[in-house]
Amino acid sequence: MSIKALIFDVDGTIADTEETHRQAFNAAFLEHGLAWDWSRREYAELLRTSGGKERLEVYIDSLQPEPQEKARLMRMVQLIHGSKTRIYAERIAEGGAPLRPGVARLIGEARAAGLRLGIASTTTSANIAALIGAQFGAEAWNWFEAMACGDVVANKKPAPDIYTRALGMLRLPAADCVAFEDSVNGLKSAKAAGLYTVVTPTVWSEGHDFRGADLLLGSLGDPQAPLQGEDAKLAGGTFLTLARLEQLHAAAPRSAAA
Ligand code: XBP
Ligand code: MG
Repeated sequence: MSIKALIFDVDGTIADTEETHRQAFNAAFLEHGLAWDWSRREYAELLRTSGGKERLEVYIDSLQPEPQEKARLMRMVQLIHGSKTRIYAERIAEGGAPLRPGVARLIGEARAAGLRLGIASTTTSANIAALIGAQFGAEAWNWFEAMACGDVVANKKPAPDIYTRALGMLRLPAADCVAFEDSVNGLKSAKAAGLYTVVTPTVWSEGHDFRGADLLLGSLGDPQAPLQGEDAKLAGGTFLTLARLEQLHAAAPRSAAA
């Protein structure tokens, strides 16, 4: 097989988690006595910034507070984000975000075929552990040889750093791997790292510009959640199989960064 490893983004790709993130942010604001409440529309806009801490800073800037008040709020970012992460992980551990269609199946196919697995995510390892543990079982953490996430890199998506880090951990060239993403920041990051990239948007990212994606599908599909129309044509059936992905990857032009 030309594919040696699959590298998954987490939020929006493995599971549609952003609504749980949004609610956890709002719960954290209450805990810290802040009269902020991010609506879905507002959060969709804020998601253009990768990273929860960075998103909070952008939001505080947008409030244009007095310098002293701004400094006070900026000093609270770590604290607020810590509370958000605790609340989020608790809700996810209770099954707050089910896997997207096809994720468990394709990961199973990849493991059965001896492919290696990696993660390249902006969120923290605690959040990823909560999700993987709740949806696959605690031992599944070890399925992912490369766990590149959170603040391990200076530049977050759309910079390529987190994917470059995952490739380094796998000791594989980009040409031997496939990335899975849900957002334009993620797509840009994976492409800048030279990766063949499959994009499955969510309600939070469906308006993003996904030109440059190697494969764009509504989801990976499953027998109980079959792809239809153009998606089924691209996937070569009602769900994307590893064999079909191998075919598409092998036929794809190699990017300069690969
Ligand atoms: C998406 C993000 C994250 C989450 C919130 O991550 O940008 O910031 O929205 O998680 P991914 P944190 O790369 O997995 O799609 O608050 O932990 O950053
Ligand atoms: Mg994502």
